[in-house]
Amino acid sequence: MERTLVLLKPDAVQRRLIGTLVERFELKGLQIVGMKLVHASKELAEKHYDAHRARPFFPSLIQFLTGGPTVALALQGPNAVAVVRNLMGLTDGAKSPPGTIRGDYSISVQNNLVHGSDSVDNANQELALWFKADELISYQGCDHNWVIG
Ligand code: DAT
Ligand code: MG
Repeated sequence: MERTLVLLKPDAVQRRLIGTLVERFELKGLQIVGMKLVHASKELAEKHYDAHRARPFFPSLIQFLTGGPTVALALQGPNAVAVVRNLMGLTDGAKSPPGTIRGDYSISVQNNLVHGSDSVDNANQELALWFKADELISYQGCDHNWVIG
């Protein structure tokens, strides 16, 4: 079963959207296997967005991600990486279609509420960055056979 990293970024926490957004992932059928509130350090934020280090928006992005607490989630399910990316929608909230998280709740490129890993390899790297091994919990969901089949 695949795992992916989701962040409810500081704009989501400040806008009191934690419950609403966690509900979207839960109702889809993804299983929460890790969850915590983290005020990201500059070091953690820069490692997380290392691929964007050379982009002009990088300093602003780091200021945004370190500007308040973030909820880090480890989500598990079939094709979890792609399933989460589809639920999130496009990077730019103003262009993301209704029905997606960003399409429904964001009108900004930077302040787009959620992060989701974009590949299985990156998911594993990002999970290791945000979670210690013993913070990820394996358990059998009681509805597993009804949700997954
Ligand atoms: P995504 O979060 O959809 O995977 P990404 O990995 O390309 O998008 O970029 C990471 C974050 O950087 C994105 O969530 C918001 C910010 N960002 C991307 N492109 C930007 C731009 N042109 N201007 C400002 N911020 C940008
Ligand atoms: Mg990305």
